[in-house]
Amino acid sequence: MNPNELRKHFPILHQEVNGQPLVYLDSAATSQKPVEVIEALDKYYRGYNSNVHRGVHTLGTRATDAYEGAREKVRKFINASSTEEVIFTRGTTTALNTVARSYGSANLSEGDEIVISHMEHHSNIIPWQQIAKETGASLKYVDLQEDGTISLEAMRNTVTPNTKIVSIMHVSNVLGVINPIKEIAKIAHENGAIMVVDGAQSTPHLKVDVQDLDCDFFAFSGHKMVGPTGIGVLYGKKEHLEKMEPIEFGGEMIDFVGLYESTWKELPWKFEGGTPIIAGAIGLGAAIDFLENVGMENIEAHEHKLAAYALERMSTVEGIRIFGPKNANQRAGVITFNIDDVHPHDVATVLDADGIAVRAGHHCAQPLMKWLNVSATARASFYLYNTEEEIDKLVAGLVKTKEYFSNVF
Ligand code: 7TS
Repeated sequence: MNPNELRKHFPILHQEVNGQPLVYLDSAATSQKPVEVIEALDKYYRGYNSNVHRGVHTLGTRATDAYEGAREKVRKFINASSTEEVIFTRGTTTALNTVARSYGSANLSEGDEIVISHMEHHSNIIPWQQIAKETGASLKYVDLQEDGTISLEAMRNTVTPNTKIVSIMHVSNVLGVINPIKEIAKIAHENGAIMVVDGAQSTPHLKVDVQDLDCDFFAFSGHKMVGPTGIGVLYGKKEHLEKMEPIEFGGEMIDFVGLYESTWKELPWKFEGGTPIIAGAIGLGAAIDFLENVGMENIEAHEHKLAAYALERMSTVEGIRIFGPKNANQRAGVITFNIDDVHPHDVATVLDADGIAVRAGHHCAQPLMKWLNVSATARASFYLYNTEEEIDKLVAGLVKTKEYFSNVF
């Protein structure tokens, strides 16, 4: 895999920002899009824009075929056993809310426990807080080890026979750690709980196999995996989805509507109320084709290499504190850091002046910030189009930042 060749597919990368070539190191927030995805959207809107699953006209049939074709691409990409288990949503947030609201409200009551971790994104915290309040269930946090990883021992000590739901992120958007989901799912199942996985940061970067992980639900977003915004996926085991009630009611999702009672379509459509995200799904299908052409194994290996290089180079910057494990094999391409006596927003602002885009803030993980005892951090995140030269530029930018603020104060 040659990132310099791949970059040619991403028009946005070929521009200057503040007079410098753009160095985009914020793919954990959202990834850039290749021409193949942009063209798939363009082709749909120019050539066969039409609603799906309605009427019999030719454009409608083409749109339906493309939309359902994208569902099959997703199924294959994550190795779900059937397209009935693949629900299109607006993103990871909507997917996790759907599980909490639908599965949670039907299966939780007082005395039951939901187990999550201190490293979760707000999207995998707040839906559980809300459903815990409504059902009387309690929310428990598995503690992290000193380097920010989750130990299976801590997991075993936290999950009990009262636990009904375990919901953990596959890859952390802050620490970059890859959690042992398969082993955690085993602990959940041994205790009679289901395993929910926030796959927002893993699906773009490593090969996901939902059957191998043996998770009950798995959520991810298209926009972090070279696809468009506004589309995501909820995978769920059919045995659960079949018993669950939709959370949105209206057009598209019904079978029969009477004056006082209605019935729902079969899976997966009962969870897709209203006109679905047609262009988004088609764009996601094109994104999956693109990623598969590059090869998920190649993307993963490239990111491990970049992470190892970045960890080594960045740790030479005086006064830097890098969060999470030091071993690059334990992490994906996300490096979160702070520089002594410099606010992360200042770090990001100085880097931006040199065309380098990193994120600063709490990264939608305030409980993790509290655990790390910081109010905010800076974060560089890498993807298939990033190069070692860009990491060199980041490191030069960090040295400059440090020097600039040492002179000011
Ligand atoms: N879960 C994780 C682990 C995430 O990183 C994100 C987004 C979400 C859930 C929510 O995804 P959405 O597509 O529904 O918004 N994370 C980030 C981030 O780290 N910076 O900006 C968005």
